[in-house]
Amino acid sequence: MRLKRKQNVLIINAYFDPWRSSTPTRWFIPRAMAPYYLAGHFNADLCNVRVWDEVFHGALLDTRLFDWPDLVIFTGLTAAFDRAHQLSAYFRNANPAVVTVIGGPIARALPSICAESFDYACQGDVEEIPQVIEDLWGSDYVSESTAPRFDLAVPSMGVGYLETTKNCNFACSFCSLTGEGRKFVSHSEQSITSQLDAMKRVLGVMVLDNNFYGNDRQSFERRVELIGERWRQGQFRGWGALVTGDFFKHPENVELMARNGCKGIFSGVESFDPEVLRSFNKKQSLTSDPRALTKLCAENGMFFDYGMIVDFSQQTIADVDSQLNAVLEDPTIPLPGLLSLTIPILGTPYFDDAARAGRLMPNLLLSDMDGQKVVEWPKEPLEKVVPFVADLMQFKGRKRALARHTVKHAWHWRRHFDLDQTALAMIRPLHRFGGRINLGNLRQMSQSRKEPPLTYCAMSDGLRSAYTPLVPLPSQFEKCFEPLRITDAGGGLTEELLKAREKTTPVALAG
Ligand code: B12
Ligand code: SF4
Repeated sequence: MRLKRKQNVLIINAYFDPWRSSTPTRWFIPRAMAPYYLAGHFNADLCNVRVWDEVFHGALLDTRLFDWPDLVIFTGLTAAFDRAHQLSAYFRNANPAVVTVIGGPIARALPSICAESFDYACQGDVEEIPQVIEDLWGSDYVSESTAPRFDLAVPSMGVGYLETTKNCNFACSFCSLTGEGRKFVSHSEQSITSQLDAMKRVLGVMVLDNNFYGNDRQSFERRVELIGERWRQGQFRGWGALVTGDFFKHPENVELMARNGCKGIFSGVESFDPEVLRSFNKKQSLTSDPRALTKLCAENGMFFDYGMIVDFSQQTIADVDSQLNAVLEDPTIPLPGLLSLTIPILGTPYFDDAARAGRLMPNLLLSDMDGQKVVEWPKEPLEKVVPFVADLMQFKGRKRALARHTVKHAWHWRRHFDLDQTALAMIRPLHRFGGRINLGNLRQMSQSRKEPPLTYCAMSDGLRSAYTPLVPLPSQFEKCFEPLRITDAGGGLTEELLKAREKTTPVALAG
């Protein structure tokens, strides 16, 4: 029998940091997990698998890695298409035989350009990767087990990740899942069990689901119990999950999760303004009063966390300012764990409305869509909104109030929280809004220093340094460093975007 050659597989989560830092973002929870789920499908006896997550490990600038892989797989958020395209050029230049694969939100939002730029552009879930492996090297290279390779995610900072459902049963206008329109489904009991087995002992578990609650009560209860069983066996000290606003309409849901070891709940409140919520088609959050929800959760020994989206095409500076001040002045409510501007994500109803209404700014790039800069014409003059956004994103002028609020909030709920939760209540807002320390390797730190300053507005931001190749490349790769433009000088959608989004016919794979 001929000995099979071992293949080198590199799985990359491509990422553009909104702060334009090339250094690792280690302490952020949650963490991109698709690379580790993908890795689980390769037979470890025949494949050397490595993961580079540009969020967790920082920008991939190590040129020695470029000729290592036989296969490079890309995943990432929609706005990271350009980054994946750039990286593919480095690998192809270093090893013309390398095979490139892309999947996830990028490939679904930009099917045509992905099919053109990568050897395989997968439209489905990680379960599609075995077909690609089989097509390339045969079924021996596919792993029999599908358990994720959490061992490659070390250091995990004591957090284990679990996915019990996919997609969502709601349809908020700004959400990429609405644009994709894929069905909400639960993982099988066997899949959840094998993920929990692969996780081993951890401090805490974060359930990654977009909506852990979902629309099937029996499935919800079963999933809670499955996790609860492991918690009772002592595999972890507690867990947390993301739920939608409708979950809280039945307080018994909160009690059930608490009885099963849940210590923290995240819900996308998004806005305190009912009109904005209606415009987002986010009716499930209309009754999500953070004060009431924090209290309900705390009384059940759980920490409440939420996200807030500000939309200057509908809101004034005074509206946003007063909502934020109200939170800072009230120690009973936590600060939002996520504060972002609305992003017109490709393919969403929100994007289509913004484009139709002429709200998109001229010369917008896909990589501008990171939620931390103005990309749509605001309701108020740009000269007033942009400086406000700059201060808001850096929490300028609010740092003292932030520190005061953090301490007071933790103190207020101290009797309801254990030590882990109190520590989390203190660290999370300081980590999110208190500023960051940019530490990484020398290349990454020097790359961060090359970045033009952030202006918090797409119309004035310069191009990131990543658009200049790290190494000299033949002219055939020039197009990989051209930013994908969303709008032209008049604010209309570009031809290249419309072409990039055209649907493709799926390539028939073996198996
Ligand atoms: C971890 C996470 C992050 C991390 C890392 C994200 C990353 N990839 O770099 C951080 C914290 C950085 C992050 C940031 C943001 N995130 Co986020 N995040 C998540 C979260 C909670 C989990 C992702 C995950 O690991 N899931 C588990 C893995 C297994 O599944 P998956 O990645 O969804 O991939 C599935 C498929 O797409 C497919 N797949 C993916 N890749 C590949 C590759 C191949 C080859 C194949 C075959 C299949 C495949 O298979 C998987 C299922 O089996 C999701 C919500 C969720 N539950 O998915 C949101 C989510 C991905 N984030 C989202 C958003 C909106 C954001 C922000 C824009 C929020 C904001 N307003 O600030 C920011 C980004 C800011 C910026 N810089 O641009 C959106 C999607 C946005 C998009 N399409 O671009 C999601 C879906 C949440 C939501 N419902 O709105 N996020
Ligand atoms: S509830 Fe969350 S995941 Fe579901 S559609 Fe709305 S924003 Fe997306």
